[in-house]
This record gives sequence, C-alpha cells and structure tokens, in this order.
Amino acid sequence: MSEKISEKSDKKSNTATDKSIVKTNETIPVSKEKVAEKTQDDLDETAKMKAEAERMLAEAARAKAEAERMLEEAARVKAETEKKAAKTESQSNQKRDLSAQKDASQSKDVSKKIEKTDKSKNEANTASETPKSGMKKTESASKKTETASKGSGRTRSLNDGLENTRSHGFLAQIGRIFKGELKSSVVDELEEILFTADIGVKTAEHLLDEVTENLKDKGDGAAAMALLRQEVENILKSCEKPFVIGDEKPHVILTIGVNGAGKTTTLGKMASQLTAQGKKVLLIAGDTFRAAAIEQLEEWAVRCGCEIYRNKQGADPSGTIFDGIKYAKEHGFDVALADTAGRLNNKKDLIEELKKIHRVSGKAMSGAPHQVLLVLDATNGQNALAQARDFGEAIDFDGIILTKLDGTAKGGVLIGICEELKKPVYFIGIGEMIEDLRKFEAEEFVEALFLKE
Ligand SMILES: Nc1nc2c(ncn2[C@@H]2O[C@H](COP(=O)(O)OP(=O)(O)O)[C@@H](O)[C@H]2O)c(=O)[nH]1
Ligand SMILES: [Mg+2]
Repeated sequence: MSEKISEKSDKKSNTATDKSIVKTNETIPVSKEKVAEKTQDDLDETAKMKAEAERMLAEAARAKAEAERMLEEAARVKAETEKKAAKTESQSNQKRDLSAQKDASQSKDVSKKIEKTDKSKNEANTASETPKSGMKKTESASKKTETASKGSGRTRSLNDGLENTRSHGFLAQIGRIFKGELKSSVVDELEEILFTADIGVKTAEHLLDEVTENLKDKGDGAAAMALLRQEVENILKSCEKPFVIGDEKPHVILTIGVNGAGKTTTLGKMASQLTAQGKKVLLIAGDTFRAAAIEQLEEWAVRCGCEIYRNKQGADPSGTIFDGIKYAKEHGFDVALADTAGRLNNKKDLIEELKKIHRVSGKAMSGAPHQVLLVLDATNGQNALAQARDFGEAIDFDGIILTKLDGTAKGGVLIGICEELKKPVYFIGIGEMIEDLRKFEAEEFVEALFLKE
C-alpha cells in the first residue's frame, strides 16, 4: 500500500494533494536532491524577476527622460510663438517711446530737466558702485521690467536677462547724459563713460567718433542716442551668423574656455536643444581633470536623454576625446560635443593640452573638430576680451558663446568682443535653464539693451 502511494506521489506533480504531501514528507531522506533542485529553481526565478524589475526601471527612466524632453520642446515652441508676438508689441512700444521723447525734448522746463538728469546720474553711480545700496533700485527696476514686458515670453526673458546691463551698464549712463537739455560737458562725460566701460579702447573710440559729431553740431541727445543704437547694432550684426551643424557624421564640436566660464553647462544645454531637434548627440567628457566635471556632464546626458562617452578621472583628455569621436563615428551619431578642462597646472599646460586635443581629434576623424567654440563669461567684463585674445593666439576658434549675461551689468562687453575679435557669436547664456541658451540675434539683443522702462 505505502509503495503504491509513494509511486502515485512520484507521478504527481506540484498539484499534489495534502495527503500526498504528508506521504512525501515521510520520504524526505530520499528526496534531498529534489529539495536542492527546487531551491535552484527558486533562485533562478528570483534572478529572472530581478532582471525584469531592472529592465522596467530602465524603461521608466527612458520614458521620464523622453517626457522631460517633450516638455522642454513644448516650452521652446511656446517661447518662439510668444517671441513673435512680443516683437510686434515691442515695435509699437518703441514708436510710442520715440514720440514721447520728442514731446519731452520740446518742453520749456529746461532747468527742471537738468536737475533730474543729474539726480538720476548720481543714483546710477551709487547703484553700480555699491551693490548694497543699489539693491533697492535693482529690485524696483526689475519690477518695472516685469510690468513693462509682461506676457512677452522669450523677449521678456531676454529683457530680464539684460536688465542689469540695461539699468547699470554704460549705455544707461549715456542715456542719462543724453536726456533732455544737454550740458556743455556732455562730450567729456561721454568720453569718460565709454573709456571706462567694458567694451575695450578700440570700440570706445569708434563709438565716440560716431556720436560726438552729432552732439557738437546739433546738440540733440535723442538723435545722438539713436545714432549710438544704430552703431551698436551695426557692430553686433557683424558677428551674427547662423549656427550650422554640418553633414559630417559626427559633426564634432570642441568647447574651450577658462574654468567656470560655462562650458559644461553650455554643452548640456546644446545637447538638449539638438536632441530635441531630432539629432543623435554624444557628449564626450573630455574634462577628466575633476571627477565632478564628468558627473556634471553625466547629469546633463540623463536630462537630455543622450549618450555620454566618459573615462575615469585623471585619464588622458586627448585619448578620451579620440575614443569618443571614434565611438560616435562607429555608432552613427550626428553630433559629438566634446567638453574640455579649463584649468590645468598653468596656462601653458592648458594651451598645449588643447592643441593636442585638436590634433588628435583630426586623427580620430579627418576634418575634426569641425568647430571650436570659445566660451566666455560676461561677468568677467574686459577680462573676457583678454581671454579671447589669449585663446585665439593658441587655437583658431570658430565662434563664441557668451554666458551669464543675466548676472552682470557688463553685458556691453559683447560689443567689444564683436568689434575686436570679428568672430561669430553663436549663442548667449542668460540663465541656467536649457532655453536660457539662445541663438544670438543682434536686433533682438539691441532691442533689449535699449529698452525704455
Ligand atoms: N546665471 C547663469 N549661470 C550660468 C550660465 N552658464 C553657466 N552658468 C553657471 O556657471 C557655473 C559654471 O559653469 P560650468 O559649466 O561648470 O563651467 P565650466 O567650468 O566652463 O565647465 C555653473 O554654476 C553654471 O550653472 C548662464 O548663462 N547664466
Ligand atoms: Mg566644466
């Protein structure tokens, strides 16, 4: 009988009844192997479930990145539409401002106006020299900008981004001495403002020459301001050029610039924008100097849902970029964006390293890098110009990106950069968001710079 039951129990599968389980328990000593087999099965099953869970997690991360990318794209399209509407609004505001200005200059209350001009000049000096006391003014000024440009999307942001430069930069000072009845000392004052601005001597001379004649002959501040605006626009237009990604696969872009200029952030923003345009983008972590720099770029790769080619900290930057370009070539990437370090032991080492990276890129792919972009920090003012000269002597860069225009009154440095370097300015940075990296458009920039509040 027990034999029979045992036989029956062997034949039975996992669906055995309680009774058969009892019987099986009785035969435990002979089924050790089976227990081991079952344990192995359980382990396999757990491993399978773990792999599945990991796959689902990865899938969720990909979906999240895609959703973020789509949100950013939607924001970009929205901003673009709003920009068009804002442009129309700004043009009609400008017309209104011009006629208001004309009325004001015809007013007979001359002494009152001179007093007002002097008062606002003093206020401006205090604001730009002592940040603490200037704080209040900046706050109220930015409130004004907010109201003035409410509802104008992309243009509002550019207006906001240039608020500091507009309110406290050299153009604001010139605006004040040109307002109303002109003082006899206006030319001297103009000269002083221009030569102490962040535009460099050459540009200061150029602007002074253009405007002085008008002041001397006609004594017309509004006309002189209009002339200055036109001249600034001419200079800026000379460095406006479309940013084009060539057909090479990959089109390799190398960024250079001092530490902290904004290279890594700018590359992350560019990668996001290009990915949103449907390009297959590879970020190459060529700044192997600091682990944080690699991690920073990695975060951007996650944000934009693009790939990153990285090496360990301390690895040879040229080798890393060489391998990265090869990888991009082999895997059909449209664009490869290579980051570099901005600080090595000294300036000479840095320049030598960049030259080597340049050479080695050409070995990884003939013609690479297809563009070298110099990233400059606007808050450095005249120093940004000096850096551009230094880098330019070592590497023939193709274009400029000027970052951090939002955090400075020295945005006028862009005029000096254009006039002196004669290189295209492709992008400007006015904040830390992806859409804060903007294509540089001279007309829009001048509009925001000369906006009346
Ligand atoms: N406000 C502002 N900050 C910026 C801009 N571009 C970069 N930054 C910040 O500047 C700092 C240095 O940037 P990073 O990309 O690390 O510079 P890198 O050393 O040249 O790679 C970071 O905190 C960035 O977030 C910008 O256009 N506006
Ligand atoms: Mg960096």
